[in-house]
Formats: sequence, structure tokens, C-alpha cells
Amino acid sequence: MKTVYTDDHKLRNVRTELHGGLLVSPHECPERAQFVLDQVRAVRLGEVIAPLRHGLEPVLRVHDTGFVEFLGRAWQDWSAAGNRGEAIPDCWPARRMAQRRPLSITGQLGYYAMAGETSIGPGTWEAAQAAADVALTAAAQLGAGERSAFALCRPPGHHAAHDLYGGYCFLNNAAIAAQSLRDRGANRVAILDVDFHHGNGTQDIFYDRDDVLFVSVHGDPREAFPYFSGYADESGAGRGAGCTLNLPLPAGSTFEAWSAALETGLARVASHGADALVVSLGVDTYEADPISFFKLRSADFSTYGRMISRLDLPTLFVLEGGYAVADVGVNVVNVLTGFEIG
Ligand code: SP5
Ligand code: ZN
Repeated sequence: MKTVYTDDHKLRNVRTELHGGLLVSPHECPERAQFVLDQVRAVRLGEVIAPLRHGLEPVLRVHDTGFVEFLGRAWQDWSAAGNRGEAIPDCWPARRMAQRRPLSITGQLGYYAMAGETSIGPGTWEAAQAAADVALTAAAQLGAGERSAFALCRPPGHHAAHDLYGGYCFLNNAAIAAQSLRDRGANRVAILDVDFHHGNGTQDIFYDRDDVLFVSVHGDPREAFPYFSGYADESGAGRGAGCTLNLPLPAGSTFEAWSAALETGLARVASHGADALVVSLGVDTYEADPISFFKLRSADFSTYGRMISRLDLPTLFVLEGGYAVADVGVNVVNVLTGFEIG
């Protein structure tokens, strides 16, 4: 399969992540993409092509206009206000407080952030836009008749909701791509999120729709980020009732339990009658991941790539998380080669 990639992800290279009460070097770093690209080339997965610019129109199909404008000027406004570090929120519209967008940039960070670990720096917006372009260009490959394509993008996207950023995510690359597949004529699309964390942003964007199914296997939110989304009883609303399927698993889960949950998810994807599948491909389910608690081994990624291929759907893989940096490339590409072997 073809890989879509650009060096523009390197424009996001912040110094800080709020972690354990410290500002540490971010888990979501440029080296992650380099390891994936190196492994794509090492196994000769296929051609590596550059993204085309798609502009904001396909982004605004799933994201709020005020939110996108905020992302476009957040770093500039923050630094112009005299702040000397990276942009981090410190106050949120919590229970019984006004859900109104303040004028202050610090207030706006709290208004639009779903988590505080994710710093905004120079180049964050440009990299986020490039990531969306990578996903859109890979989606267009499916439109052109390819069986599969790989969007090698960062920053990741699945925690970014209609009008929220956080969890290392700004624009929801997978959701933007799924919507573009709908707009190109797919009647039904399924999104399978195998990142360790619940894809709260993707769920939010499609929660009340029956044309885009969202299925996620993830760490139980009672114990794992994002804590406030991903419970089994979140199953969709209105027309979308039954079109969200959350499969949370406990700490320490191995491939035995994880793959059983995946089979449940795959059966739901099959019954949706989708014309295309988008896989939110995070490999933070890996046993050595520094911030997660599942126990998948590198060979398990090949196995589940094969399981996904049995759906026999045009499939777009979109990179999400995975923070055992030196092993991220092998684990991601194991899924892709497993899928291709079938
Ligand atoms: C795309 C993606 O994978 N985003 C993940 C964002 C996680 N952010 C908060 C992580 C907090 C982890 N705390 C773990 C403590 C481990 N001892
Ligand atoms: Zn994750």
C-alpha cells in the first residue's frame, strides 16, 4: 500500500508536556514518525507520496469554525500576550460554570481544551493542518480505487472533538478523512479505533449520526485517559443510537482479551454495511508503552492486521498514538503488512 507523508509534522516540536506534576519532554515527538517512515521503507511497504493541500473546507465539515480560527492564532495570541513558555490552559468551564468563550487567550485555551498536558507552540497549527492533508490525501487514494492506504501523520487526531483539542491532538485526522469519504460518495463508513485510549473526539463528532459507525477498543476510562469518555453505555444518540460501540478493557489486558474485543468490534463493523473502513491506528496497546497498560507484543500487531483484512473493505489506516518510540515503527508496519498478507 502507499504511504502519505510529509516532513511538515516536524513543525510541531514543543518542549513541554505536563506529566506527573512536571513539564517533561513530550511523548508525542517527531522521532515517532521517523521510526515509522524508516520501517515503511525497510519492509518496502510501497510508494511514499506527498500530501496535496486541501485547505480548510474539509476540516470545517467536522470542526467548529471558531475552534479552527482559535487554533490558527493561539500561539501568536499567547506569545503576543507576553507569556514566555508554551501555551497551556489553567482554568476550565467546569460544572455549573458559564460555557462562554472568553476574550482572554488563556481563557480561550481552557474553553477549547479537553486536557492540559498538550502544549501549543510555534508550528503546532501548521503541523496539524499538514496532518489533516496527509489523511485527506490518503483517503483520496481509496477513492482512486486502491484497496488500502496509510496516512503517516502527526500530531494525532482522535482526541480532538468538534470544538476541543488535547490528548496530543488538534484536528481529528481520521474523522476529517471519514467525512471526506462520505462526501466522495461512500454511503456508510466505519471507524475502528484501536489506539489504547478512547477516541473521544471521533465519538463526539459522529455520536448522533447513523452513516458513520464508531467502534473503539480501549483502556477502561475508570482507570485510563481520557477518563470522561469511553464507557460501554455510551452507544450513540438520536439517529446515531447504536452506531457507537465502546469496548473498554481492564489494566493488564493481553492479546487474548484484546483480540476477543476486536472480534466483537469487527462483527459490528461488518453488520454496518460500510463502503469503507478508517482505522485509527495507535500502537500504545504495546506492552512496553510508557503511558498505557495493555500487554500486546510486536507479533500481535501482525495478527490483528490480518484480522482486519478479513472484513474485505477499502481501508484507510491513520496513525494515532504509540510512545515506545523506537518500537512504534515495527508495531505500526506489522499491522499494515499483516493486513496486506491477509
Ligand atoms: C493520541 C494519544 O495516544 N494521546 C494520549 C494522550 C494521553 N495524555 C495523558 C496521559 C496521562 C498518562 N498517565 C499515565 C501514568 C502512567 N504511569
Ligand atoms: Zn493513545
